[in-house]
Amino acid sequence: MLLTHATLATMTEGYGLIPDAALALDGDRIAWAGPMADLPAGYRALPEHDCAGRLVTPGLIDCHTHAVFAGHRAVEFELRLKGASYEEVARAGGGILSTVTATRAASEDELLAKALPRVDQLIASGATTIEVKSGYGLTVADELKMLRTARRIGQHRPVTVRTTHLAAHAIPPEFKGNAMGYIAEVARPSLRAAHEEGLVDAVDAFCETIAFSVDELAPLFAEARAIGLPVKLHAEQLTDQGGAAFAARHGALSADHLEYLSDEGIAAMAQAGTVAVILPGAFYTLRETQAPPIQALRMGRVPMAVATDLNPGSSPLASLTLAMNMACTLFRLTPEEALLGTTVNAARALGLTDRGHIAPGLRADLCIWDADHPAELSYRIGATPLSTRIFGGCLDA
Ligand code: DI6
Ligand code: FE
Repeated sequence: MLLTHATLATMTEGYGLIPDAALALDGDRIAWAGPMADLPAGYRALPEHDCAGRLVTPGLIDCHTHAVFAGHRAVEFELRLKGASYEEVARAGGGILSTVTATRAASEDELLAKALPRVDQLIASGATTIEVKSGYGLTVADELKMLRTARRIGQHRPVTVRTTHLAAHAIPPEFKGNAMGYIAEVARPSLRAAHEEGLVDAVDAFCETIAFSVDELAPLFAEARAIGLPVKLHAEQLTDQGGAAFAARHGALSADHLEYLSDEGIAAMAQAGTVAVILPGAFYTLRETQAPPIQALRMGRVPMAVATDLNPGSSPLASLTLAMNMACTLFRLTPEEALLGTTVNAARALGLTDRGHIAPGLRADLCIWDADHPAELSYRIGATPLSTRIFGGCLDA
């Protein structure tokens, strides 16, 4: 296929804009990209798709979601509006644990049926790659069920799914007060079993006063290292637990949330090349008032990604473009940083080197937008100007 007359944002250096561009695709790969005038003769006979000046970007990447779960938390939303805090709801057995109860009761088929419409919304906002975490099962069998469901999404929809083991998300009632026991008897064994079944691409955990401390997580990260899986961490979302520095010491792909990130955490992330994943949907939903230290991350040259954190509690958000808008308005990212955050830096946060920008040899995952400037993607509130996607060289029907 040959895309012609595109306004191309290659995302190679900043936007990397090429005004009247052509893009030749060969199977699921990009063969050539550049100005129309320079198109090599050999590509001119390919079947043509005229973009008529529309913006073409890399397919968007949502590098942090909890898209597989059962039930919803609208009642908890209402409780919070009546004055309860997120932590109070969690301590009272609501919060993550109420989703755990619903998810344990659901079959794999039921979980898949509930996840697909959420994934469809992400796809409608331009996603071609999504990460999906476990973490609402909290038994070996239920964590495996979630990861199998996540893998199956990719067989039902034109999207690449990267799966993350997040058994260390909360301490279930049967291990109350025994975080170490839970790590030893559920988190580590489920990780090993998931790895043996080929179900897991990375290991995540929730480092927080209402979840796990860095000391409790150390054996889990050691297990991840032993089986050769990369780690990442929900760090410094509600309080500073030194999670980002701990993750960076383990060579983490990313540290995520980061509202309470310290200067030491930033320095450690910069040194390790750990991506800062910014999640404005959770900040917005929880009415957090402390923004992540964006300017210090910039100064420290820590790459920033933007993701939805799609989950039933703290971020019922299924639009990457709305996440980009929120990152700009709430955290003062520039629209260019926001788009780098859902392309180049999101790929890096997932350890993927074959996507995230536009260059020969990379996957032909692209979005064609009814827009003529990339800032439009972040500028609109809740409206996604997606015209069509190309996934692995195939135009969406
Ligand atoms: N932080 C979050 O924002 C999500 N998980 C986490 O560790 C929230 C998950 C939930 O409330 O269900
Ligand atoms: Fe999360």
